[in-house]
Amino acid sequence: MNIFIASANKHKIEEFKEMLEPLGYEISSLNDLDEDIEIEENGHSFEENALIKARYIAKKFGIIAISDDSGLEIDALNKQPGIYSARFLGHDTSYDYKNLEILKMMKDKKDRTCRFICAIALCYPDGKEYVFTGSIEGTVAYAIEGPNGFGYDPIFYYEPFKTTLANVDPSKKNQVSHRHNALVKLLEFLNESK
Ligand code: ITT
Repeated sequence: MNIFIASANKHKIEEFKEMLEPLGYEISSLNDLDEDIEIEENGHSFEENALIKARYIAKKFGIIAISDDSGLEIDALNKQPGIYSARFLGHDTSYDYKNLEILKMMKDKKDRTCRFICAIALCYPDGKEYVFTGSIEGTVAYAIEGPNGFGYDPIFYYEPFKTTLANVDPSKKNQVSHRHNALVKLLEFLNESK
């Protein structure tokens, strides 16, 4: 079965491929299209933004589409950057800079709890739509650590690994991540509706 992901984020797509290709799914995404598609994410939650992206593609091309809206919630920063994770401090700002700024903002904070959230929407061309969510709990690290992953992974300390998500093999992250947890629910749903 081919799954179209309404995403242009190559890191997310890579993670979806790693998790879904061994199960026999073929993955394509916005990056495989000849045209540039910009979808305005003007929802107020991860779920709403995920639906906006998958719905747009399902309608435009008459295909089944999934999407991923995700981000980092930091409790001591009123759950920022949250749904603005990609746009936080500017869409094109490097994550080295964004992560350093977050460490500065967290300098005197005792509560360092945070979580990654992922909402995956599944939309059908006939208008049926579903959302599956997943999360992973961690703490904001005290320093940037690790070469793997993307985005905020180098500052996301995950206690069971005793290090950041960027400091483990991607396959390890993909067994516990917010994206993995949401994807498991999507796959259960697809299996049940076969
Ligand atoms: P698409 O909308 O095209 O899928 P995007 O990057 O704009 O790509 P989002 O609006 O969902 O996607 O923003 C997600 C941001 O949250 C992402 O750019 C990272 O900054 C952060 N993020 C999400 N999942 C992450 C993960 O597994 N590890 C680290 N950071 C993550």
